[in-house]
Amino acid sequence: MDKTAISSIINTLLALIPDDLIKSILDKVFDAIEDKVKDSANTWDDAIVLPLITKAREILNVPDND
Ligand SMILES: [Ca+2]
Ligand SMILES: [Ca+2]
Repeated sequence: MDKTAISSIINTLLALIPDDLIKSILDKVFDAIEDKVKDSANTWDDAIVLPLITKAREILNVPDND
């Protein structure tokens, strides 16, 4: 199987997954990272990671709605 066939299979599979599901999975991933960063004792990770996640949420259109 060549690379073109593999990438077209992947694209087909991705197209089958509803956007809502992808977004809720991404939200869970972001939530988990946010919780870890907020719970850790140091504050530099909050200052670096939290703005990056906020930006990623904007770019990917994944609001933190829970
Ligand atoms: Ca922290
Ligand atoms: Ca959330």
